Amino acid sequence: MNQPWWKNSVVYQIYPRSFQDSNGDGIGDLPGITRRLDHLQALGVDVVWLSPVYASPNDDNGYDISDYRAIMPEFGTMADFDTMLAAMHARGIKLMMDLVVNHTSDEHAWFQQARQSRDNPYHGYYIWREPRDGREPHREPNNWEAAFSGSAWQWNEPTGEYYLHMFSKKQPDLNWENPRVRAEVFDMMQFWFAKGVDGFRMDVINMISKPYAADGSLPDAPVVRPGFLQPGFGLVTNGPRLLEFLGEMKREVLSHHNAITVGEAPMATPRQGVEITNEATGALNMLFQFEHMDLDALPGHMNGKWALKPLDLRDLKGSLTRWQDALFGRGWNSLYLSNHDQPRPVSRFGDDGRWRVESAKMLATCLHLMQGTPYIYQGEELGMTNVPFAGVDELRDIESINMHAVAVGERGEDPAAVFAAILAKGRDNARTPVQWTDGPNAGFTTGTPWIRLNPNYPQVNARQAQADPGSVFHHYRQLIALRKQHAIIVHGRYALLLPDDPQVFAYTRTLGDQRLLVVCNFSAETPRFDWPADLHGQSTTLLVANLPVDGTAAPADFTLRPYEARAYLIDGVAP
Ligand code: TEU
Ligand code: CA
Repeated sequence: MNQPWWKNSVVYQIYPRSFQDSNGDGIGDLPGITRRLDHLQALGVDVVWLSPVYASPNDDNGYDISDYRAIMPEFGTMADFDTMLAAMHARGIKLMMDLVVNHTSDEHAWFQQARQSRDNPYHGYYIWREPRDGREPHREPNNWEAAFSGSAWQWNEPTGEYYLHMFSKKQPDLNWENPRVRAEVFDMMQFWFAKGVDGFRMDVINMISKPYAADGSLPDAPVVRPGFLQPGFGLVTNGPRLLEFLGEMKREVLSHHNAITVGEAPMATPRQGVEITNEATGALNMLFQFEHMDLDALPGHMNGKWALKPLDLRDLKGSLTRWQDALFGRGWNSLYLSNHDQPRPVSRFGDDGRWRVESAKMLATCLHLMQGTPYIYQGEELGMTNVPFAGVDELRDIESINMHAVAVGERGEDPAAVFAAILAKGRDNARTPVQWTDGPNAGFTTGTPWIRLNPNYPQVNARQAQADPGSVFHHYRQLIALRKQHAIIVHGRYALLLPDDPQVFAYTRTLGDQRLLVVCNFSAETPRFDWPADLHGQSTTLLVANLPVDGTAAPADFTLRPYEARAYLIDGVAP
């Protein structure tokens, strides 16, 4: 059943709230997506990963689900969903839904029941604990901090106990130790498969097995910052029964469908990547690992991702290489630099000013020619950039809003420094409306958008990009097409060149006597690239470049222009 069609696929992520509004309420919706499928077909993507569209109070913009089998009214109806899915399938585009089952919304019927009494049949769907030492409330059961600030425990008066929420207090964690919870999740997955969806992206799926001690308690996290709550992610990710639960999901559901699956796995290591994505012994096709997303933050700093540190290209090369090497022939990588939780890559890893187009195309080239399934986040194909938010009132993301309130409001940190960190790393950077045209509201809505637009939409938009053969859009289109034409891009073994070079990311792919040589300049300088002595073959062809290159014959050494990327195909290389 499991033909790995997803190994030569390219996935496009849609964050529905910001993709296309169709009814003028300023909020993206399902009919809006259906209207924009021409764009995806022109790009050539094979799969859409659709961020959650289920009923939700939107405390975390849909990642807090109150009914897994209903569509959020702001996004439309189930009929709109069926129309959208049929339109995607008619174009040969598959649909991957977002499976958010580490937690539900506190407005889900299960939690509304569970919180009423300790003997309610749904009480065991969630994770409850007495106040520490049995004392009055405000003695949380352990020292874990939630991802969106504050304690990971919320007091529930009716039952006189706390419930666990690793994210917002409106996102209570489900108790996966309970076989009824697992059965509910598997049944819901079958519901969506029966509707014709083609797979799932699984939200923080490596957090579903909690690290219970022998006595059932959930131990304190190590103290890395005295006097504060401690990050619990390190304890909660990759828990003791994770592989067992994923194996059960594979047995009960996934093995009956030729599905695409990707598990979001914060803190995952390459070894865990192999355990989970090995085709024979694993359960999922691939993971979203976070190693390369943490390289521009001070390691171990109490403020996590907000403690800014300039990226050292050698760290990025080392991290991506570790994953390429570890999973080759043993598992499968996702390839991503962008999603709804991360700042825009051209601002973060490239240059969103003078060299925006060149560096966006360079980043795409570097990523798409590695081994794995590439993911394009909406607007990345346009070279959309971070957003110059004017102040906290323009933010919409609970993570940034809560962090600002705690850092400035409670810890008295410098507001300017805190806001600078939000401008650099805040998730709202990726959540402003997709810029379709240079017309009103960039063609996203005829109403007032739920979040401000990026002011550069008159210059950065899909209409301009499609008309400009040298645009970022057409470069992505070319990379996607190449993946279909050259087996070496899908199957070739990766090897890093120049590991210590701080400006140039160069690597090869090898398949038989064919080589793919990829050379990317991550700087505005002009470093030399010396053609590797062992890379001379019977023929050398320039496969793709982000700048005009005279002639396609095998060059000798050459000087890279600012943010230049080139890929050469070399045949008949001596073993
Ligand atoms: O993200 C999980 C996660 O680890 C992120 O919270 C990430 O650490 C953080 O955003 C970095 O800034 C998933 C979803 O992608 C995210 O949108 C949700 O907020 C979260 O889970 C809870 O469902
Ligand atoms: Ca709408």
